[in-house]
Amino acid sequence: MSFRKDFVWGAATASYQIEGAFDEDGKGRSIWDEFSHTEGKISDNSTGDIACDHYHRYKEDVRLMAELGIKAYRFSVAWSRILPDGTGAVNQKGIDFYNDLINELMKYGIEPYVTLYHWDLPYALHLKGGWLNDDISDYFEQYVTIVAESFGDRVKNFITFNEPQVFTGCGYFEGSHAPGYKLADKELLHICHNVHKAHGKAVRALRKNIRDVKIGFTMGTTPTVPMSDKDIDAARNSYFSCGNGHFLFSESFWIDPIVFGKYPENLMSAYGDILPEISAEDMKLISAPIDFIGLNIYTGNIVKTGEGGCAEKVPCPAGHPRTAIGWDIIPSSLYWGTKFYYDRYKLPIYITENGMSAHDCISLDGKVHDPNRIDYLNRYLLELKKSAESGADIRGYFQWSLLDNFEWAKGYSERFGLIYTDYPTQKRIVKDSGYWYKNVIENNGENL
Ligand code: PNW
Repeated sequence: MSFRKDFVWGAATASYQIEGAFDEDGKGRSIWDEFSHTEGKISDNSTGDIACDHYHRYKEDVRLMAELGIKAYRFSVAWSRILPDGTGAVNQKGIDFYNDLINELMKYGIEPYVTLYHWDLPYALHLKGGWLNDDISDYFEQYVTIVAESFGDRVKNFITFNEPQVFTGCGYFEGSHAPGYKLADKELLHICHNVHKAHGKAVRALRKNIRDVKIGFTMGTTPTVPMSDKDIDAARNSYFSCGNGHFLFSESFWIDPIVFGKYPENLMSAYGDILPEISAEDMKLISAPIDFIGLNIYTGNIVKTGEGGCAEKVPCPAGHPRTAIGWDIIPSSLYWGTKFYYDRYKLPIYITENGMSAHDCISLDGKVHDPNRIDYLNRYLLELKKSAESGADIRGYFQWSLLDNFEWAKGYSERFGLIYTDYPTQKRIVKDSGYWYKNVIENNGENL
């Protein structure tokens, strides 16, 4: 047995990265609208005002998905399209847009997977303190309730948060993402606890409103990859130890509370004096059962056993292959990441993102040839297959991304798509990798 018969072959996007129509039909601003409009924040001085104009072109994009045989589509809902002020009045036109998109997907039998928060916090809520405001988890629950009531008859799969460590880490600690803050640990711990509570309340709202709902939480993760079999324990331990680097970027800091109902011990002792109030009731809310863990994996860290049994990073040799964005190509990160996660948390896993940024361009023949991406995907998928074969419960794989899009602080300079976006004309061109992926889907990965 390799990939399950019902393996979910998908592609993923996120609202701010593709939709455009940033101020149309009553949408409120998000922190990303404000951030991208601030001089110097985006490396190519671009914004997501138009992006892939998916808001107007979703029918074409869904048709292309259908042509590629894509079975599931992971997209995110823009909170400020549904609730322009983040709370209070509902914008019916925002609901209409997602209804139309979902209906279009249904027409082709494509299963929607909805991410509830992929970083575009309503700016109005930011002005009220954003993730530092203790009412934020209630606002999130209101928003999720509206999403569940509006789309829950057709959408059965939800991801509450995408990569909490990236939006808190880059947005509130390093300052490279919206809202561009560099806060102290005390505030960061407060923010993270509010995110955890918002997750718990979202789970409550989804279960209440949708009978057969499946709920996940997506981590962006750079797995440790043991250099040899002797290094497996060190790799595993350091992967989940909440003390390597900043706690924000730790796996166990985010997932242990959700699955085990408690924050890692060493975090509690190290930060005891600056922790926010954490009640037993909070932990009960946060640890309400979920159905799967989503993992976004692009690269890994090769490690060997160092002093005292701790893992030590082994730098890649000179000239090691990298993607255009500069990330090391480490296919076995998909094997070890899924294995370590499954061994520890025993929950079904979806790869909610994996893919490659490459220097794609339109060739003289009018096509987009991307052999490097095909090779990357082939290698990574072989490792995923190996993990599934050795017992990890892997349910699906979403390619990042369906189409080239706004890559956050890098603007349009990175291309991750299976489909090329020619931004000046908004023409879409399926890349060679798109056709290659179609073939993989048709064969359920048996041809890899
Ligand atoms: C993810 N890393 O972010 C996001 O979910 C997507 O929105 C984004 O477009 C995509 O990956 C590509 O960047 C990541 O440093 C940010 O390993 C950083 C890392 C990985 C993923």
